[in-house]
Formats: sequence, C-alpha cells, structure tokens
Amino acid sequence: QMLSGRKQSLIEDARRERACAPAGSPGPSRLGDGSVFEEKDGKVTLNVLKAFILKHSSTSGRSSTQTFEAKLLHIESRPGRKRKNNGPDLEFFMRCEVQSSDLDVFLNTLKRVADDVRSFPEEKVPWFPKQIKDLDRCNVLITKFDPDLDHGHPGYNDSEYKKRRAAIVELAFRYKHGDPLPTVEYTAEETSTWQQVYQQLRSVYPSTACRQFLDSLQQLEEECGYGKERIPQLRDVSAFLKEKTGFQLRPAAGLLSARDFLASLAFRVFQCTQYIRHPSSPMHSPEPDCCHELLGHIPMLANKEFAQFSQEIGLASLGASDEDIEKLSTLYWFTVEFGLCKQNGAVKAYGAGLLSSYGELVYALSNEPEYKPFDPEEAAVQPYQDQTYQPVYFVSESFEDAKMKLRRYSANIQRPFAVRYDPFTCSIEVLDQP
Ligand code: HBI
Ligand code: NLE
Ligand code: FE
Repeated sequence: QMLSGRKQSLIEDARRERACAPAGSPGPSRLGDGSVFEEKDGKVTLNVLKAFILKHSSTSGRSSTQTFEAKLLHIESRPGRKRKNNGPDLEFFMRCEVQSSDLDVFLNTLKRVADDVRSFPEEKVPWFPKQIKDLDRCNVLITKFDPDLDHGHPGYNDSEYKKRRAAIVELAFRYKHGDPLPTVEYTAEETSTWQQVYQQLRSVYPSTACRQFLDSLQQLEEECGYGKERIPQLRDVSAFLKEKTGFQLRPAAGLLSARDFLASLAFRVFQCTQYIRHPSSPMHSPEPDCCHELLGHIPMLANKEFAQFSQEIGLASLGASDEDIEKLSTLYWFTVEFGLCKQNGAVKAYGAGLLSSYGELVYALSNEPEYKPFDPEEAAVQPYQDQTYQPVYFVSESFEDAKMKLRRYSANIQRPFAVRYDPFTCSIEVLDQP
C-alpha cells in the first residue's frame, strides 16, 4: 500500500527540541513513545531520525495504533533560531512525500516530538535555469513570424532569403554555452539593408532617442565599430557589453518564448538573432532581427541602470506562473520594447522596438498614437499589437521612474521562494521563504 494513490509532497520545517538529557550525557534519548532519537556524544544521528520518519507506529490514547508511510526526500539540520538554555537546539528542514490519507497522522506524530512544526504543500514550480549553462535549454521558439510558415512574412516567397536565413539560424541551434559566438560573413545585399536601416535611423536619433541611448550609441561607434559600413559581429558586441555592464550575448534562432527569453536576462544574457530582415521592408519588421538587437537593444543594455532593470525583470520571471509570465512579458513590451519617457520636457524613445524601426519611431513621436502615463498594473494587461505599429504607448516621467515602478510591481509577484543571482558562479540561488 506504500505510496500508492495520490501522493502529496510536503515541506516540513520542524524545530525539534532536544531531549531532556543534559549535554554530554550518554545513551539514546527517549522522545515521545520510544527509542526513535539516538544521541551519541551529544550528536543526533540523522539516519535514526530518518528511520523514525520512514516508519513509525505510535499508540494513541487507549488502544488503536496509528501508522503512516512517508518517504523522506531531503533532510537538513541547522542551529535553531531560538537557542534554549539547556543546550543546543536544532531545526530540521524536511521534504517528504506522504499519502494524503496519512497526512494528519504524520503531522500529529511530528507535533508530539517537535515543539514547532510548520508545513506547507510543495507548489509545482515551472522549471527554470539555475546555472548559466542551463540556458542551452531555454530555446523554445515561437513560429509566429517564421518566413516558411507565415504567409504575411515579406520573405515568404523568397527562397534565397529563406535558405540564407536557415543557415544563420543553424548556427544558433548548434550553439552551446561557452562556445565562441559565431561570426557571419554578411552578403553585400544584407550589408546594404543594414546601411539603409542605419542611415535613416541615425538621422532621427538625436531628436527622438533618450539620452542614455545616444550616449551608448556614441561609445559603440567609437569603440565597437558601429556604423553604416558593416553589420557588427555579436562576438565584438558581447565583449563590449561585458565590459560596460556584464551583459553577454548568445545567438537565438528566432522569436523565443517569453519564459525562455526573460529567464536569460536573469543571468545578464541577452538572446540575439543574427539574421537580417528582408530587404523589401527595412523600416519595419514585426519580428526581431540583427537590426533590432544591435540598434534597439544593445545601446540600452550598455547602460548600467537599464542593465540592472533588465536583469530584475528576468529574475522576477524565474519559476513564475504562466499568468505572471504573460503580464511580465506585456510589461516588457511596453517598456523595454516600446517605452517612451520624458526628458527635459520632451517625449523620447527608449524602447528597442521603436529604436530599430524608422517607421514606428517617427509614428510614435507624432501626434497620432494615444499616450498613457506609465503604470505597471495597467501596462501589464494592456492588449498590444505585434504585427504593426502600437495604437498606445506608455510614457514614463523619467527612465528612473519607470525602473522604480517596475521594480515595485515585480516585488509583488507571489512565488513560494526567493531568488538571488550569484555573479561569482553565474548561478541562481533559490531561497525558501519561511
Ligand atoms: N525573442 N529572440 C527574441 N528576441 C526578443 O526580443 C524577444 C523574444 N521573445 C519574446 C520577447 N522578445 C518579448 O516580446 C517578451 O515577450 C519577453
Ligand atoms: N518592429 C521592430 C523593428 O522593425 O525593428 C522589431 C520589433 C521586435 C519585437
Ligand atoms: Fe526585442
């Protein structure tokens, strides 16, 4: 009958009071009804405790014997927070699998031998990367804008374009964390698309882009070979970013799922497409391409505060529910992708989707679209447009203001644990919240 039927995972935080024996006294301690807790040289042997947890019978009240079956999955001890006068005190943290029907007996038994038992059912948390190399598994693609499948894609009937693009995408599929970033020898046609995009955008940036963007772009032009002549290589850009804000790039095969895309930001990794948009629509593309990444995102990611902000959205997304991912990705859309902000009394763009599309950048700053003051609660549920220009944009009082508001919003997302990024090991520490 062991563990048949519906199983239930439990986390037990049992603060166990040591048996009455004074410190140093030999022999087993008697707890509750029997020899379940052995003490030797003042130490508790955990395997004995384990035996106790695994199989325990107790006589309750008059005659009936209560039994339960439980599987101990993990046990950990630490000094208690409230030390007792009569010796050291331990807290035990246990993860147990218990049959639902045994739950009450199990908990009551624990309560007889420990003075403060707290338990909560383990919630199912979606998988998320804990180490930077786990990002190799964060590559779920959304095929929405695939030129092979989407009839509306400007490259749908262009087999040359699709072949070329497939070859570049293949580099991303093969990439593993730690590999050198692939370089692409861009063709004359691709470079000419870049040139058009660069020149047109560059001419309007001074009057439309926020100052953080302009500062970074100038550095990229001076230190990283940015210019209309050639498409910068991810390898050079990644090295530049690493020095400025610790961000690094990895190649992406296309539009990724919001969960996978946001998760990489938690590690200060930005997933970048390497192919370029179809030459027939240089001024707007509904999907990310290297123009969008290199011109829209990279300059902002070279800004310390913005880098911090991006990583925080990423951290907030780890293990979040599907509903929260949806909201975070919509917030990301109205800030990182299409955000506007006030600077010296004028409205400027800081969103990457605007800064990489001449068409939408000019439109967003005209008097056509609707503006709303940025409010994360509202922006998180605002329907958006991913085929063409946005009907509505959110305007932040300042870039810093948007950051603080989003930070407050993220802090309110409920998760049964907390996360912290350890920059020395490039890994996520998961902390259980009591
Ligand atoms: N995938 N490759 C890639 N690039 C993006 O900019 C991107 C993405 N997936 C989702 C996404 N952006 C956002 O729109 C949010 O959904 C997170
Ligand atoms: N519309 C943007 C551009 O043309 O560059 C891309 C947006 C990607 C979300
Ligand atoms: Fe983007």
